[in-house]
Amino acid sequence: MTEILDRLRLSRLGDDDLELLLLIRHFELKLLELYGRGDLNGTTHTCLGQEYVPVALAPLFGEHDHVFSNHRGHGHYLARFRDPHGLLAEIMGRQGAVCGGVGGSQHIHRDRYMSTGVQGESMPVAAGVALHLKRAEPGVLACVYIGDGTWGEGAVYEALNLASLWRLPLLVVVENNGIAQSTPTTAQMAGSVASRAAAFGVTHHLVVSTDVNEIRTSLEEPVAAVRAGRPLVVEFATHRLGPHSKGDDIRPADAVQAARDNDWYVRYANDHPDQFHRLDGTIRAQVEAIADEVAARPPSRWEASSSWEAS
Ligand SMILES: Cc1ncc(C[n+]2csc(CCOP(=O)(O)OP(=O)(O)O)c2C)c(N)n1
Ligand SMILES: [Mg+2]
Repeated sequence: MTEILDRLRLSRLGDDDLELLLLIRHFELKLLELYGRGDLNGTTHTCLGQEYVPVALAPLFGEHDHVFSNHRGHGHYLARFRDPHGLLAEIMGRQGAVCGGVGGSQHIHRDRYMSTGVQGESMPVAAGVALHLKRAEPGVLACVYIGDGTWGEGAVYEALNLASLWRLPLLVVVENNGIAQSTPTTAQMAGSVASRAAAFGVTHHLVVSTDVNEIRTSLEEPVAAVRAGRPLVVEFATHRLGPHSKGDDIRPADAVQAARDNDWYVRYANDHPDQFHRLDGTIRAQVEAIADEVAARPPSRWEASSSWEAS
């Protein structure tokens, strides 16, 4: 049934949403290209195939809401700030970097947005922020993105326990792509995300669609309830199109094919070819130009570092 539903035509998006989806897609593809050429240091994890998750959620958040992201967070950041220059500069260590080039791909802090590469770390922090918000800024929420594999971390449960007990405005977005690095979820998770949320009396909402409009509409009420102190776990059944980080994809061919079959990009191109081709080339060219411009900048400097070193 789920497969039949997912095969339905994707609804037509506003240009704004499609542009954001395409920006994230071409940004991530560009990163893999840059790594392949040896132009980037460190590591990076792309959200290829999962771009629709933060795009669907973006307008449900206000500027006062906090967003906690993880190692696979470029899409989360771009959906929040639409700032490919600052993010790429951060990843490349160039001037204009969001965090002076010291955070890199995984550790970004800007306003009420923070990401960490440490699995599960953000859950108790987000719960603590949600507690503060409940007291100091009623109606504002904290959202935290985690993967399926991160449910192996005990901190997740400590945070869920308190979020439920104290009725915190905490929204947990689970991007369940069926795999954690190289371990299939079926090989490491007993029970389910739904039953684990239920164990703490936390509402669970499953999203199997990749249709941005449909997802957004279905989440309007549950997210409004979070603001009123009803914590929520939203689980997206999604697919990781690319490798875990760069060249480390050891999945069997049928798993990779399943991810490709579910790719919104191919499906949207097929369902709305005129709009898709009008915008796809434009955004691709924009990302090319951004990459060239950022790569030509001088190295970034962490201005705060001088005071930190002195202290
Ligand atoms: C505490 C901790 N343990 C291990 C790692 C190494 N690691 C990075 S990503 C990852 C897998 C995460 O899987 P999942 O939560 O499903 O997210 P996905 O990568 O699929 O988006 C692991 C084990 C880490 N970053 N932090
Ligand atoms: Mg995963």
